[in-house]
Amino acid sequence: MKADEILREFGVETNRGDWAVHSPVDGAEIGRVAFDDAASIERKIAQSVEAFRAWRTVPAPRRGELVRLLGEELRANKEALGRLVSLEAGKILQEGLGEVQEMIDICDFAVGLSRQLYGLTIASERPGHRMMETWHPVGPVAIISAFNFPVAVWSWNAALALVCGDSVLWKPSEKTPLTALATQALFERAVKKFGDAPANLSQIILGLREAGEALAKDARIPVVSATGSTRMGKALAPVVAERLGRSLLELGGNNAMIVAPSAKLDLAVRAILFSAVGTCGQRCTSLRRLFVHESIYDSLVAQLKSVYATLPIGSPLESGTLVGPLIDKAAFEGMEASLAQARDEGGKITGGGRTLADRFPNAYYVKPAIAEMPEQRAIVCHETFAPILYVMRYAKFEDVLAKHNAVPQGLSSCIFTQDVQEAERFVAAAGSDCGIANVNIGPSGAEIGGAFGGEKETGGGRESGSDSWKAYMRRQTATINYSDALPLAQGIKFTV
Ligand code: UN1
Repeated sequence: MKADEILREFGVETNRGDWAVHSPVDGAEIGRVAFDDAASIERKIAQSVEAFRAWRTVPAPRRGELVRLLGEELRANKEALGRLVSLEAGKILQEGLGEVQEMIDICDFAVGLSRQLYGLTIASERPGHRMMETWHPVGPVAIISAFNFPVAVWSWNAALALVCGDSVLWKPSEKTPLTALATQALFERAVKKFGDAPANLSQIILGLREAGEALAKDARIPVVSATGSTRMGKALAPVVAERLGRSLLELGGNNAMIVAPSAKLDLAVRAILFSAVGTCGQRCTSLRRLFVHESIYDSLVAQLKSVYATLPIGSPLESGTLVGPLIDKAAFEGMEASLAQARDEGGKITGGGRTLADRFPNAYYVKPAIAEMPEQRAIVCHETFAPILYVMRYAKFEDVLAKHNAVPQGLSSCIFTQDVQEAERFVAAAGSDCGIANVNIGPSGAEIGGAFGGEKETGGGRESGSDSWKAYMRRQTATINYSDALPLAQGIKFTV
């Protein structure tokens, strides 16, 4: 099915407005949308506040029911939405479907959570007093998402925010507005089945940087959750901080794998491939740095090169393809520039460069590159959103751990080893400094059950599982005096 047919099925009109959306698959225009202007953004924020005021008083388990219905819509439309993700973001169909599955999973998680927004009961030091902690809805939540996970990232935030009693305002990437509109259509179907949800509980704001800035600036939006580049996060965070708002940032990663002498190499190779060339290297969890022990370096790198030489690169819609296109020309130029810099810094490059230009003159397919680096030079410390794998050799575990942590980003990490001591040290306090640390698993493809996010320039935010929901609520400590006296805390005497 073509994009316009799928969108019609969702009831989304694609010929409105003058922003043209191009498919990275072949560069063809697949729809037009209209951007919001300052007035419509203002109106939507005001409507979101109103929706929040009503939604916060709906019991949380009932709010969960809406998210359950959304999950059902997603299940019923997984195929169509997954295909649309492939068409608009260029990831292979398997990954497009995987992304929708991630949405379904977080909906299930959030439904269970809607009965578990637990607070504490705290022992009071005063007689006849009870102290408790309650989690209350916080307000409209802005969700700014990137092109590479055009729908899943919204769902990690929205499913939680909705059961937490918040309304949501979604600004998707201008590169992927169509999947956002299709998702919104599914949400509206769920609302209809739900019956009495307030209007405008979830809204979409389309636009460029200024639209995101308008959300970041607005004090009526207590939480701004943003996924994207570190550069974007560094521009946005001060704007939210200026009004002392809460930002939840999921920014760049520069994820590494250490392959130790005892590693099961067949597993390591498969993990390297999925995480380094999957999604054409455009996940924030993509594998970018590979540290291989000197005793196995030559054989592992030779194996990798031979697999890289026969990678099925092509249309993400065709079965058998493992590597689809880059999102656009700018991404291709970024890859070229990084490879040139790697070469200048002493790297030996295998692969790289454009391919399939005859078949797809308006799209950007590339050969994934392996860059063997003499050291962890400047380019290796920089995140390039493309399939470049920097490979380096190591001798001592202590040294490689230090190098592993010596980059500005701190999202995901992993080690392949059968040595229990190395594995434990990697996940211990002085081990990997990342938000995600895996043993015998690649750095990408995290499950929704854990908290997702990372440290340092990755921004510190946590989304998805565990207790990430707390970021979408306000915590209230309430103390109740059921005695006839008024004892003061800390035993202070203050009587007239
Ligand atoms: C992202 O690239 O923005 O762990 C998120 C993973 C996915 C999410 C990636 N579950 O690779």
